[in-house]
Amino acid sequence: MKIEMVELRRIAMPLRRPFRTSFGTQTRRDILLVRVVTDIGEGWGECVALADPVYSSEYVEGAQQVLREYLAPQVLAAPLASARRMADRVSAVIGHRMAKAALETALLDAELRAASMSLATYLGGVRDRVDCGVSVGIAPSVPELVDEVRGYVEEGYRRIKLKVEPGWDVEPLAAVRAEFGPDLLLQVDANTAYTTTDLRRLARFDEFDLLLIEQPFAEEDLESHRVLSRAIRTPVCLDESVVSAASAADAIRRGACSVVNIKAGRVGGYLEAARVHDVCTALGVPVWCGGMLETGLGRAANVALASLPGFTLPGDTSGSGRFYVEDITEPFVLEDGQLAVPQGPGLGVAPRTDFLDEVTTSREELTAG
Ligand code: OSB
Ligand code: MG
Repeated sequence: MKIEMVELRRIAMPLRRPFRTSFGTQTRRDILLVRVVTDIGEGWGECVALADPVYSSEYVEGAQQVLREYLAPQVLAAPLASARRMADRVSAVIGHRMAKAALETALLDAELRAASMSLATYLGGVRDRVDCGVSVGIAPSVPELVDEVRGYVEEGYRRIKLKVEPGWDVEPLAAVRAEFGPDLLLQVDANTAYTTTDLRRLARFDEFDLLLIEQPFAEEDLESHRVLSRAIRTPVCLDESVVSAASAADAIRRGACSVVNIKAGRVGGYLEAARVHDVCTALGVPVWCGGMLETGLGRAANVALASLPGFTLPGDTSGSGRFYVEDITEPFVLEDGQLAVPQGPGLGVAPRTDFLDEVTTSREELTAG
């Protein structure tokens, strides 16, 4: 495959409602999209980096710079035998996994479109629909949280994830459990907001029969996650800490987690995400597909990933309407709490050009030389 052009396009998408987590409040999404034009056709990828380096060290402007200055020049310089070879080509660049993932996804989309194969089939998917959960932000008050959760339950979501932080945990959990009863699949995500001085508070989460507690401690702190895993009944799940298949295996072997949230952007792409899935499955650890407020482009790829056999828990694969009034692709709409896995070639979706142009804030075209 000869890559003729790499387009970096930024779009601004208003969020339907503010999304508050322990690391801050998002009110709009500033998203970088990558389009590759090759001799076998074009492909799209979405970069999941947030506007600011508050979830991980990556952020959208930095991702765009690394793509412009380091990654795109490498793939434009000489033909690539396949998208699978991109990782080798750019291996001199340390980190910047979200930037790499976006470019690799665009290359995979182009290659699979040319081969008339869906991403789900290529990755080894075994399901044609996936169970959907929804991530619910920190609300202004407990009654407002309960109302928001009720809306999602009525829409059919099969699992609710509450964002928590010190001061917003036991009380909202108790209220949601009391309101929706013992059958609601419920879990929490702390985005690193706790320390080991909070062990006693975290132990109280056990009374709410949670599916899991996600990333209570810092990204690098596997030891505290191991200590918590031994102290509570609720399974400990890692998100931020898992940046590769090797780090997933390491965390599991150390006893730091018994569940893994897989986000392709965080681990450098869908190929590495499938390897994370493989290693977790081999070690008996269930996985689920995380989300980063993606548009339909990233959502399509996430749903494909979630169709792999080890994804046995509902993911943060919500419908387009969870975050956006209007999506840049045909919207993903829940049917009985599930999303259909795209069956078309590549991602199986493409941006609607008119609306894409409407939300575009900048665009640059990179070519060889
Ligand atoms: O920790 O899973 C997270 C969104 C942005 C950054 C980190 C996280 C999240 C979410 C939202 O929880 C998941 C989604 O896209 O539905
Ligand atoms: Mg998380």
